[in-house]
Amino acid sequence: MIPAGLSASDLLGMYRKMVLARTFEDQVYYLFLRGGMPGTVHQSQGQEAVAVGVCSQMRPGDFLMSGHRPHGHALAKGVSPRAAMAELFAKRDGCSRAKGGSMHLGDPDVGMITSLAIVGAGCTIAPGMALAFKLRGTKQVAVTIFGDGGSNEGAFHEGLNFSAVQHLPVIFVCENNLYGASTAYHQVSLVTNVADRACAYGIPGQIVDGMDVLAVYQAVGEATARARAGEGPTLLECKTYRFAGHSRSDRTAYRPKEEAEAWKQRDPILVLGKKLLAEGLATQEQLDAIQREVDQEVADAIAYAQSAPSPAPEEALEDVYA
Ligand SMILES: Cc1ncc(C[n+]2csc(CCOP(=O)(O)OP(=O)(O)O)c2C)c(N)n1
Ligand SMILES: [Mg+2]
Repeated sequence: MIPAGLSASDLLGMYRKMVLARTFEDQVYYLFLRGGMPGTVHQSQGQEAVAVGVCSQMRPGDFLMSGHRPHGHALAKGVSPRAAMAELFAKRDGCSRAKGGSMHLGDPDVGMITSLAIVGAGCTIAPGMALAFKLRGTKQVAVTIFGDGGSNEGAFHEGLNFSAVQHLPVIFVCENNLYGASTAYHQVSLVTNVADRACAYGIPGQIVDGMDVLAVYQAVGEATARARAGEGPTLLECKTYRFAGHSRSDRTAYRPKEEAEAWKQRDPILVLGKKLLAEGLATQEQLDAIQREVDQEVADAIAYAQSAPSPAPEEALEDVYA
């Protein structure tokens, strides 16, 4: 079902953002294989519907906090592909001025504070932002996206409980991709669904199809409405899957091939593309044109990042507090 109020151009915009996140990640993967990029990466192919569904409901002024797998979130929130790519190449014009790298992306100007690689940390940082919004009475909303592994950190429990009793305008979005690195979720949690934990804090919890951008959009819309009305936090569990390994060196030997194949049948880009075609809201030519435009945009970001200057050694001392 297509949520009320979304035009064909809104839907094509969502499709484009998912294609941008996917293409960016695929190109980063090739750059790594060719040895052209420093550091490591945690990629988000397969999880684009969560990033785009969440960010499409956020207004200017709302803030997002992500974790160690932030590329798709950053692009969906509006961080420029050039600035994100330059950060991955540790260049001066990167969105974190080369001090963060792949796991530390953000841009306060587009409503994303720099992501943090400490698993689950956003579950206490987003409530901090939400508390400021509440005290100022601004109707802004804070959102954090974290993984199933993050839901077993102490920060998750403290953050949800504090937000609940303070009725904070914050949304906790768990991307349950079934694994925390190589550890299956069911090996470390006897509660089948992360969303079931919401009742422990007296807040709404909902399971969402994380491969369907429109389902995510719908659920986040309801949660932001509650948050803006002063009705407090929501826990959303988006069931999703990462098509890539946990990080660069992971060959995913711990998970069955059939499992990955089954999830790939529900690729969020294919799911939305099919829906747009079936509803007569787009033609295959339009979808192909979007892919071509995005290919250009990502190629431009790579060329920009590769030719951008590296920071001078003394710049390491700028923008640091201690
Ligand atoms: C507090 C903390 N413990 C351990 C790590 C190492 N680590 C990085 S990612 C990761 C797995 C996280 O899994 P999940 O939260 O499910 O997110 P996903 O990688 O699946 O997106 C771990 C254990 C870390 N960065 N921070
Ligand atoms: Mg996970």
